Amino acid sequence: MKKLTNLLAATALTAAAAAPAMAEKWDMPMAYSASNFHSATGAEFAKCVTTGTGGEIEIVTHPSGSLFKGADIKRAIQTGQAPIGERLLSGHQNENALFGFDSIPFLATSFDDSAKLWEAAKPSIEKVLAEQNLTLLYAVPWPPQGLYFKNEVNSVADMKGIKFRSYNNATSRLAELTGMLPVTIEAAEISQAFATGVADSMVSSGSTGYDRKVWESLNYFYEVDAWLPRNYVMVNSDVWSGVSDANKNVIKGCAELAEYAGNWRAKEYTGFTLQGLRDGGMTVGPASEQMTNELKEIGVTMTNEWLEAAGDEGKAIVDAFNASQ
Ligand code: PCA
Repeated sequence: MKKLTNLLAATALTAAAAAPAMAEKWDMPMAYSASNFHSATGAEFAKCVTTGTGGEIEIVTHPSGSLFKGADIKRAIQTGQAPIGERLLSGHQNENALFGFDSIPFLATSFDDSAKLWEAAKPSIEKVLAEQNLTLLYAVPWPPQGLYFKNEVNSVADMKGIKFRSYNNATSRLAELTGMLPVTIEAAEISQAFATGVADSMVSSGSTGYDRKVWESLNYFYEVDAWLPRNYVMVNSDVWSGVSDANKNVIKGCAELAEYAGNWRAKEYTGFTLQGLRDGGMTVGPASEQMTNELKEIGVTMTNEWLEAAGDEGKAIVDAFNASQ
């Protein structure tokens, strides 16, 4: 009898290892194309978690806004419609100015500075997200932001009246201050917007222009290096608190790896995609001195506006970043 009980117990254990009773599937909405480096990083992260938890938590990524559009992803996770997902952090600047810390023109313009700025801002961002039932897992920057146009542009005066695709408050404000006409469009939809003339310009990375083949409609990319906005991966905090300590450790480890690999990919992708724009037929190069100086003046205005909107906590982020220089 004893033998039989042991045998049963052993069988139960084997069964548990092969098909865990608590197996969960986490759908992970992401806004950018499957070929984009953020999506590749997310897919690796999902695999890492699925393998590391022995299948107890299986993460399935849904790139290109196929499950939820970019603008809807955070709300979907807050309300538990999806347990986990990725979104552009500065996309929430209209809720709280602090989210726009990474879209201040000419504050942090290199990968190294962007990493320092993130260190300075992370505790505040984690706190704001926690108040919204969200737990931050990792964040990865986009390559430096430059300006795309259909026609040659050498000064801010040349921008007047151009229809401009924006992706957050800061980019809409940049359009206003340069006399352009902002229209907010998700990255997943920009190829069509440019092809149909809904917009003829944008500020973005070489990466997004490359992913969306914008050379089919646009001809110039000016490497302004204005800022490096971040994507971040968040999990619903109720879901997170239901995860075992062992699996939390696996997920945190996978998140750290993803952040490291994502940063590396972002750097590699910068030169590769600028060359891709050239190969597509675009003129790629630095902005004229006049345009650079005029944009820097606009940057000062936008920095002051952000500091006013983000209050003491915003100022503390900028001070901590400047002290780390
Ligand atoms: N690509 C995203 C955000 C920043 C970037 O480089 C976009 O254009 O939507």
